[in-house]
Amino acid sequence: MTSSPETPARLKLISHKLCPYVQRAVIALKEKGVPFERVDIDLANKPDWFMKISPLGKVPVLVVATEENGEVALFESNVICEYIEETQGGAKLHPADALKRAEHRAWMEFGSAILGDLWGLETATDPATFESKRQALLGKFARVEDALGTGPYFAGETFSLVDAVFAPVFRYFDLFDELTDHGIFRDVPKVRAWRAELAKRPSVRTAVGADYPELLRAFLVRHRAHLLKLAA
Ligand SMILES: N[C@@H](CCC(=O)N[C@@H](CS)C(=O)NCC(=O)O)C(=O)O
Repeated sequence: MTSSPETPARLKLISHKLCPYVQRAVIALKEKGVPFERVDIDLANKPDWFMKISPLGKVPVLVVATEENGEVALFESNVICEYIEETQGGAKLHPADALKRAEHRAWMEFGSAILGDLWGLETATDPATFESKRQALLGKFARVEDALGTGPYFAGETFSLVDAVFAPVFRYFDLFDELTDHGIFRDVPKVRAWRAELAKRPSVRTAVGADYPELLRAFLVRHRAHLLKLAA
């Protein structure tokens, strides 16, 4: 059985304080003004209850509790975002047109591919790996530049799930910019403007805690990141 849009569901988001995939779901929920409970877990020490409900052992997991279905655990952030969009009121975060919606979904996937390169960049311990990930990101952001219009958001005036996916991508660079002149946004002015706009959005600002920068820095230290060696 599936829950209908009318069914009031209690939502619990199993999260991690640094996870960019979690952030996209948090941003979607906040944009729609949907109440939810957030439970941050330690991914280095995953609780048994979490392993039981998360087939891949990854966050986010959205636990949806309804009278008809009991508790259902949804995994995969884009699936969670789509469920939120289909079942919750508030602002629409996908275009009404099927072709545009499909394009948005494709760019959401592209955002995940960028996160893969970013993981490589932040965990690189040697200059060669770091440079290859930097090049990969330069190439991908050049494609994003070509896809952007006049802004302020991905699709113009209306904030969408593509914005929710890219805001956590850009957040990494708030710290990376402090560490080194990586040059990743040098030739992409539309991407730079988009990044600046997303950073102002309340849903984006509040999707992480005040301890985010210090936790990200500690992550880099733990991974002996090459990025830290570039810091002046
Ligand atoms: N494709 C997944 C990726 C989620 C993901 O990679 N989550 C990371 C944290 S940001 C995780 O839980 N990693 C734990 C692990 O792999 O053990 C999604 O979109 O939800």
